[in-house]
Amino acid sequence: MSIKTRFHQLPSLIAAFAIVSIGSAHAAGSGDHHHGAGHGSMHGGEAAMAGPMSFGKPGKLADADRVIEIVMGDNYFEPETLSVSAGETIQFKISNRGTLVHEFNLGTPSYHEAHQGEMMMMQQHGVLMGDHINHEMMNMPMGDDGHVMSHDHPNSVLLEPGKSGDIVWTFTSGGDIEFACNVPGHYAAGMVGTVDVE
Ligand SMILES: [Cu+2]
Repeated sequence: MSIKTRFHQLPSLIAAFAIVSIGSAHAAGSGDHHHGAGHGSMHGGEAAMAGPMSFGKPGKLADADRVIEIVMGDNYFEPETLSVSAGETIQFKISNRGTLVHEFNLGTPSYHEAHQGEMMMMQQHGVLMGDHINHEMMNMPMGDDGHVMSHDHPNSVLLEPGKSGDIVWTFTSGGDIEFACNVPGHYAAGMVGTVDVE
């Protein structure tokens, strides 16, 4: 791919991020805190999904019933299966102990599939590297309102090696719920787990 071609693709990339920023601003209004550093938004298109989903919604730390710790390695989650109760609010504490960038993302299988394509685009544009995130590019202002690519998503956290983060989620009902890493190749390599709601 020539440099010229890549520049021609930038407007669509920026447009995708603008959509994400709008979704983020909306989602931020429903939460009262942000969780740690290292969150990155790679997710456009289904930005509305950053809010409620079919199986639950962003929770508040003050309402957390339980803490579940998740370790991410190259390329796996430990543990790989979780059980929660309907109505339970979980604080997930996620640590990346691998040597690559990994993501913990709660969603349905089709949600993850959609985001894998977006993560691929981020990788192709040099925002997402194997072992780090291009923060400069992630924080590039997107227009006059000061929106940036980097923001918190209530259902996901993207972490560089050695970093930790957390999300709080309230599970309201069961369904096909997976926690997955949508960094290109990782889901296919088995970096996916399931949540059973009882
Ligand atoms: Cu991964």
